[in-house]
Amino acid sequence: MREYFENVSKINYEGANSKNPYSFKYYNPDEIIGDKAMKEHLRFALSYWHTLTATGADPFGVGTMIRPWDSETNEMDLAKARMEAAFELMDKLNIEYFCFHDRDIAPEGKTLQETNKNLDEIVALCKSLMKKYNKKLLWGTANCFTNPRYVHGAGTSCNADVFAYAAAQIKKAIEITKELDGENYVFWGGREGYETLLNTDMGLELDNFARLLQMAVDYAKEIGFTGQFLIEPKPKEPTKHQYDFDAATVLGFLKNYNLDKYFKVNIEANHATLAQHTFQHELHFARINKFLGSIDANQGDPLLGWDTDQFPTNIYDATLAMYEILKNGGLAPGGVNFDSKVRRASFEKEDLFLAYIAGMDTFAKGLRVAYKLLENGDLEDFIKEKYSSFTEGIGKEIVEGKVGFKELEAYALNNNPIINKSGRQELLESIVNQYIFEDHK
Ligand code: XLS
Ligand code: CA
Ligand code: CA
Repeated sequence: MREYFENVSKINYEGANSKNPYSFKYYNPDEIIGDKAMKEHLRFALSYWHTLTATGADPFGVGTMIRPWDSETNEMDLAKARMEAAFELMDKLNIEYFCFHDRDIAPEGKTLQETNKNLDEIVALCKSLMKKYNKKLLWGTANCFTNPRYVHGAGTSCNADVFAYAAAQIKKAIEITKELDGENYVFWGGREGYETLLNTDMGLELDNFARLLQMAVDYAKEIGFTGQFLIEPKPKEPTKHQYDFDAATVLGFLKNYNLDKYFKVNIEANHATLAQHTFQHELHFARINKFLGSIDANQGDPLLGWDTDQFPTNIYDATLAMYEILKNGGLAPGGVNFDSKVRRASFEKEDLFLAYIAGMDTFAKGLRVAYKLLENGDLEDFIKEKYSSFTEGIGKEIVEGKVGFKELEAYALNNNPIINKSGRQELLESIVNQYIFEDHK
């Protein structure tokens, strides 16, 4: 097989003092942290779309990426070259998992039949490469947003023919995910949203979206696909208002349509911030509601209002994300998918390695810091003490449902003055900093 990245060899862990840009400083896959190896905590995945198919095009200019498969003129040869290159990348970067959309891996044909045939051919190649390199599929998904047929959405389209086409496409995507032993299947609501209510029947669109998800659940059962279904929230882009706005909105939707036992969420950092939440907020909300399934690791730019999908390098955010993930007992069968793309000006093929190393090291360091923080219990102890009034006396009676308004009024009438304690935010922030700077062992 051809070598696509001949200038880069296998990336190894060299420790924090290494000056070699092509080495891990913090990610040591087999090192045990707590009860498992770093690679099991992190379950890193490569995103096929940003890594193999992104061109660097933006609304003001064409693609800039220079890729070793650029010379392929036949669409299927191009798809095969990309597939081979993907496995070389995963192998050299020591990434165990990958994620794809159906349309990332194989080109659309003139008919659905031809498209599915293309997919089958590439899936067979993918399967043999997975075996050869010992790599796994974290999740598959269907791209129901690029083709112009999805102009009004897919499951929420006003056109029943489009709904039917989307169902057929998702059926096939679930089948190939099963064929490749995918551990999860993601629904990101591409164009499932609206631009204006002047032309939108929101009630029907939401009902139809739930119908589509129920069909997926039924079909998975029928064919024996046991992977976890995930919904990926996003508040806007491409539509002005996406229905899966954030984790809380998704939970309400799932409960409303009795779908909550079948779905968890795939939380993306940049989508959280677009919804005006921190990444930690979304992870925390999903965790306490027992539906945190997987994450898309990336970051936005606080000065830009759109989905920049940058590789995550912010150690503070990564630490707090890993803190939530540890408290969740891990992510499996989910993982940490780098839904991240190199900047348009980082167009050389080596940038792909440097970008993944940056992201993987940031999350690896985040894991190390979060583990210590959780093990020592500084934040846990503080929070426990902060809410201790609910573990005794009147607080305990409130929690146990033993008192109502009348009893509480009687208590309040005789409880004067009320004394509050400081929330100590600045102290806690400086403690987190101490852990990050490693002064706190
Ligand atoms: C787009 C989404 C998308 C999903 C998978 O903003 O992040 O890439 O992760 O369809
Ligand atoms: Ca994503
Ligand atoms: Ca994104």
